Amino acid sequence: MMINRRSFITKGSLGLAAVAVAKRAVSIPEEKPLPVVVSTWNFGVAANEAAWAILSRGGWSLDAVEAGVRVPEGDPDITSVGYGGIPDARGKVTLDACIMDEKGRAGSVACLQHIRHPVSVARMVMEKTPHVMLAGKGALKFALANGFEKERLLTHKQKQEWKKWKKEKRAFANNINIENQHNNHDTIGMLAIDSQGRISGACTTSGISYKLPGRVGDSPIIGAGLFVDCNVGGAVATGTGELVMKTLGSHLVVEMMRNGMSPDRACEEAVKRIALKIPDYQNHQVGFLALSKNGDWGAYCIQPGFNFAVKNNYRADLENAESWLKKL
Ligand code: SD4
Repeated sequence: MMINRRSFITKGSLGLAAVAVAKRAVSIPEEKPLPVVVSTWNFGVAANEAAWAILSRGGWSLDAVEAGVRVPEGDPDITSVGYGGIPDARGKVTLDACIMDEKGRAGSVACLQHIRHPVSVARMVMEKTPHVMLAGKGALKFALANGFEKERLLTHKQKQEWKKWKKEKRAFANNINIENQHNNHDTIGMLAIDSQGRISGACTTSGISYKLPGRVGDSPIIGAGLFVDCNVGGAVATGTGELVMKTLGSHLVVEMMRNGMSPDRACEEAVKRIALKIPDYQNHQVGFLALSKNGDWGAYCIQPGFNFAVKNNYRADLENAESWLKKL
């Protein structure tokens, strides 16, 4: 079901207030806001289901977000994440991912080749090393030493597309909301709170199509593509990473929530910051998605067309985010 944000504000705590009043009158059970999982774009629906399988059994949000984002990572038809991702300008698939939990622990990998599930390597960096981020060959070596299998991530289809791109010498095209077409390039960012109130997040992508070799986006940068603070909530970003990195967007959203803003207002403020600071922002899409520690969620984006998936005990929806610019 597709829902517009503003027509749907009785979620989270507002929804609870409404149900609490109704409960006195007709004695219906009180809505429990937790657990809850939210994730970016329409492929978030299937990812949320995988996360929900863990959350609904009382499992840990960290396990849930890892399992959730592994779904698009493993799907060759999703050409913006993991296996089957669109390669860089040399035809190499290089992946960025990160993960963060309720204790503030974080792990990330950047420009990682040959590993289908970079989010799981990021988790291992977090759990097994004193570091936060491993990049390039070092990240691959670490993954292989820890039991990950080396794979060819470039599918036949994407190889053909890349050859076509090379032949045509097409300039880098910044396609906005390209996930709505087949040739998508968007990131999955996921945030979850489990039944014990533990909040975790994950973010994973193959980055911008045909990017310069070595390019790393916002997605593996803690504070840019993802940030979680258990006292406040979490935020994830999608879209042109360069804009998110220049404003440290996800951290900004969480700090706005710390100062009392709702998740959607905080996301709007982060988009506004981009609009104020980055002269050509109109040529890009950036979307933020946030979840407060109480289980309220919200999103906002530059261009119309950013959607996100929500799953809790009562709904499994795809919602449209409000946008700063009103027309594409
Ligand atoms: C990046 N933010 O690498 C990611 C990719 C993305 O829409 O989400 N593109 O910049």
